[in-house]
Amino acid sequence: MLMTPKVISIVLGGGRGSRLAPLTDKRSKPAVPIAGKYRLVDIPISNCLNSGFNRIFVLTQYNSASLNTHIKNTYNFSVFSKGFVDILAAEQTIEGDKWFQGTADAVRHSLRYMVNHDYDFILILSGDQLYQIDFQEMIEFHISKKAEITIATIPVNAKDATSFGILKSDEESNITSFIEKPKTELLVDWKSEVADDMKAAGREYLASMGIYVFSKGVLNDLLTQNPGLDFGKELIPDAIADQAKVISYQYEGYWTDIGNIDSFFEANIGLTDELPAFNLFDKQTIFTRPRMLPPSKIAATTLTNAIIADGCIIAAEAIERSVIGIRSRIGKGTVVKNTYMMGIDYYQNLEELVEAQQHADPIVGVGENCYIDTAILDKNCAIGNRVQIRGGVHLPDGDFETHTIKDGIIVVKKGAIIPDGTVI
Ligand code: ADQ
Ligand code: ADP
Repeated sequence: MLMTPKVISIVLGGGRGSRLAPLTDKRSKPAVPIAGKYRLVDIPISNCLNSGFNRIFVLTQYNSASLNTHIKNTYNFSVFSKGFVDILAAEQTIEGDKWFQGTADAVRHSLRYMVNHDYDFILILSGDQLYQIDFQEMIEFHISKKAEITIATIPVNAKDATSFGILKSDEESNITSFIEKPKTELLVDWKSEVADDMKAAGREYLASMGIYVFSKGVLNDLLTQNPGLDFGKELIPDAIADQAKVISYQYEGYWTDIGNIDSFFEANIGLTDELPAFNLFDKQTIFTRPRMLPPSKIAATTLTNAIIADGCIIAAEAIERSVIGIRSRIGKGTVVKNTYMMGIDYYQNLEELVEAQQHADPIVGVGENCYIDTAILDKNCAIGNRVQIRGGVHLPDGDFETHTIKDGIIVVKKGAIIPDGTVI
């Protein structure tokens, strides 16, 4: 029997996360809630655990209470296991007070935490992607090819190609050239041979998924000899130029980068499709914090392609193509469409609800007779009665006290209070 490869995984939990603002205003990117009950970081961590790799570091630019609590309460390993999920936050060290300057710089600073661990390979993952990959297979491919570096790759179309690292490989999967985020006019030279169905879909460019396997010594040498700050901009192209054995591990399943509001929204709403591209209902568990919430209670709501998380109290008239997060409360006569409601952190008890009513304060959740379409409601919003929130591509981008508009999606900020009758 083959020995299980000794692997340490590093999840790049996020730079500033500004493209996901306002969701990242008060929390670090790995802690952003997705799919009604998970957080972004659960996806790469679950992929690692399902691949049998249970020693994981999460690198983040800044730590947040929610990330800490989530990791601490979710990823508990038995005393008989060597498993751990540790957060390494960019911190002021004696060597310097600068934050991690880029992906490679972040990993460089974390190397000193690896010295006490026994490993042969380092698996580096992005923290903001939705996909299910068996990394065991990727590592086996890396070993079989005697690679120094293996990059997971996926065919993309010309429009998407400009946002990724694009590469070319020979018939042995050796990567021969790499360009980070090429401008459209440069793309002509970068088409690859791809499977017929990919070609038919116009996906003729091979993109880096930002998922790398490094053999131990190779990563150490690269990071000490090359002062580059970024894998995509410097270390990977330099390694290829220096004739390192860099291999492409081609993947053709579902994979999406959820770095901005639009892709984050689509990734969540896409879960409500009849046959979603990303399958939550899989043999492979996606791990998250167990919360012991009661089952959701629904009065007389018409539900169409809806995902309703645990602990909700719903009296709405209709919920369509929406993901409703934990503990959400939605009042009578309300219609929610094309919306991701992240959920609520706590229940208000009866006295609190009566008191809110007496003061005409909105209760936490969505009130009665509201109409909400094309929106993301961050956690703990208190949306009054008869509120209308109607997103759409006709709306210009903008940032307001209670909400932000990006790509036609209205993002109501965490804990925002929207009074009765408001129209957005
Ligand atoms: P990008 O995703 O644009 O391209 P980058 O912004 O460097 O690259 O982010 C990669 C991942 O690292 C993200 O999850 C990000 O949040 C995280 N990250 C960034 N800076 C960080 C820091 N200082 N500390 C911790 N985490 C940090 C990369 C590659 C491309 C490839 C795409 C695929 O450079 O070649 O095509 O990923 O998505
Ligand atoms: P986020 O998920 O938005 O990143 P946190 O995880 O930091 O936020 O906050 C969630 C935690 O805060 C939960 O554990 C919840 O119990 C607590 N919490 C937040 N607001 C309240 C409140 N008003 N009453 C009680 N608990 C609250």
